Amino acid sequence: MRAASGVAAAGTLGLLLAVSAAAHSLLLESSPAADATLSEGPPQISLRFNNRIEKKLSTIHVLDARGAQPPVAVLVGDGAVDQLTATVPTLAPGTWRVEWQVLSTDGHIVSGRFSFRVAPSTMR
Ligand SMILES: [Cu+2]
Repeated sequence: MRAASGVAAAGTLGLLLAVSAAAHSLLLESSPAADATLSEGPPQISLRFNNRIEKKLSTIHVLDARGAQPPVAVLVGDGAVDQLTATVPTLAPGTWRVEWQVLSTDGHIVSGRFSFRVAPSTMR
């Protein structure tokens, strides 16, 4: 009896995992794009996912080469439901790393990171 219910539970769990994998959020594109070089700091950082995300429970951080973080404000009410946008202060020339974390509608937390470079034309 005990073994039988264990098998049933494992079967249900497998089904749940298969269903939730379908709704997992994936990053489709970003602005700035990963590894982009910009002539000046972007006013906003925008991420687009393959489905709706819980914006209130999603974050974007920006770090410079030493790990310092300028204040970033995630715009929860703005834009499409699959898009997360944050305003950033003017970023100095250099390499910046974006670290993001979103809550998928299936309850899974998904995170990732990418970098871009700010380099005025006189510095190239
Ligand atoms: Cu998921």
